Amino acid sequence: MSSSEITGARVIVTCPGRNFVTLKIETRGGVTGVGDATLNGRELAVASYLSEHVIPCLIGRDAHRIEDVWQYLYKGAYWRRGPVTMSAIAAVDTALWDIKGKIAGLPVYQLLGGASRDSVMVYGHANGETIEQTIDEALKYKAEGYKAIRLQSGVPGLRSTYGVSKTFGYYEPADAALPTENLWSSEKYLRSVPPLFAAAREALGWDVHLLHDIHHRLTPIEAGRLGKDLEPYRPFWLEDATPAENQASFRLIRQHTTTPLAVGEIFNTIWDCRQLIEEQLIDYIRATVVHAGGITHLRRIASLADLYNVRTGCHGATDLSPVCMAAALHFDLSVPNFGVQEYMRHTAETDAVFPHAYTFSNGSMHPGEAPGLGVDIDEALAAKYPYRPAYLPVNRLEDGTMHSW
Ligand code: CS2
Ligand code: MG
Repeated sequence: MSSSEITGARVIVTCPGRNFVTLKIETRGGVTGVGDATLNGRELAVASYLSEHVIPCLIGRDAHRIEDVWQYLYKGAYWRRGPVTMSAIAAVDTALWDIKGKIAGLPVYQLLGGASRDSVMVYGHANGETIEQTIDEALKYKAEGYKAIRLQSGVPGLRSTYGVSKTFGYYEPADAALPTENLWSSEKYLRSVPPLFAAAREALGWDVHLLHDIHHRLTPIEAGRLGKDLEPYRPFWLEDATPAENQASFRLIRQHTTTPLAVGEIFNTIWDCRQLIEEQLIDYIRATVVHAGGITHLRRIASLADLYNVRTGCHGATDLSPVCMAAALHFDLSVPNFGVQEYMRHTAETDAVFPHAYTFSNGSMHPGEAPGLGVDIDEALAAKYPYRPAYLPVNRLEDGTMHSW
C-alpha cells in the first residue's frame, strides 16, 4: 500500500480554558494531519461519532482521496446533515487537506488555487456593560490596527446580556456546567442599539467597519426596523437577525432595510443557505470549516454564494479551535468572494496547546507558509487539561417564556 494510506486516527479532547475536540489522522508514511471537531456544549457527541463510527471506516483508505472520502462519509451514513455528523466529517476533511499539503510541501491555500489577496481582514469583539465601556474597548481595537470591530453592549434594564463579557480581550460564552439563564426583552434591546452606533461613529469615525450580532433574537419585522434605524451609521453587517430555519423569513427583513445581513454560523450544509443565497436575501454567509463539513463543503457553499454576490464571513469565536482558525485562514486567503473573518482571540493556554503558523498584523491575518495547515496539537500538554462540561446560556423573556436560542 502507498505511504498515504490511513493507518490510524484518534480523537483528543482537551480543555485549556474551554473544551476542544481534535482529530489526528496518521498515514503509513508518517505524515499526520489535524482537524477541529469542536461543537460547543455537545463536544462528546462528536468525539464519540468519530471514534465509534468514522475512524473504523477510515483505516486503509487513501488520505489523498479527499473528495471521495467526503462523499463516502456524507452519503454512506444514510443519515445526512446535522451539526454532529457535519462536524465529524469536517474534522476528517480538514485533517486530509493538512496531510495533502504536508506531502506536497505547500500551504493549503496554494492547493485551493493560491492567494486571492495579500491577507485576510478580521474583526474583533468590542463589548461592555455600557455604551461608554463598549466604545473604550472599540478604541483599543482601533489602536491595535483593527479595520473591523463588532460592537455589543449591555441592555439597560436587563441583568446580563449574551455576547457581553466582563474582561477585555477574552470572552467565553459557554460559562457553566449547566446552562445559566439570561433575561431578554426585545423592546429594551431595540432601544439600546441605535445610541450605541451613534456614539461609535462619533468616537471612531467612518473609516472602520462596525458590526453587530443579534444572536437570532428578533422577529423578522423587528429586525427590519433595527436595520432601518441603523442605516445612518452604515453598519458593515447585522448578524443572525432572526432564527434562520425558515429561510424565507429573511425576505421580510430585506424588504425593509438596506443594512447588509449576515447569517449562518450554525448552518451545517449548503441546504441551510441555498434559498438565502439564491434569492439574495443575505450579503454574508457565516458558515465555517468545522461546522459546515470542512474545507471541501465550505468551498461549495462559497462557490454558490459567489454566483449571487454573497461574500464569506466565517464564524471565528473561541469555540472554534486554532485548527479551525488555521483552516479558515487558508480558505479565506484563497476564496474569490471573501468578505471578512471573525477573530475572537484564544487564551495563551489554548495557543500553547495548538502551536500555529498564522499571524495577526494591523487588522489582518495570514495563515503562514508552513506546509499543510501550519497548526498542530501538543498532545502531552493537551492531556493536562481534562474535559469539563460547559454550556451556552439559555434565554427567557421577562415573564419566564423560553426565548429563541
Ligand atoms: C457568536 C458566538 O461569534 C459569534 O458570532 O455568535 O459567540 C457564538 O454564540 C458561539 O460561537 C456559540 O458557540
Ligand atoms: Mg454570531
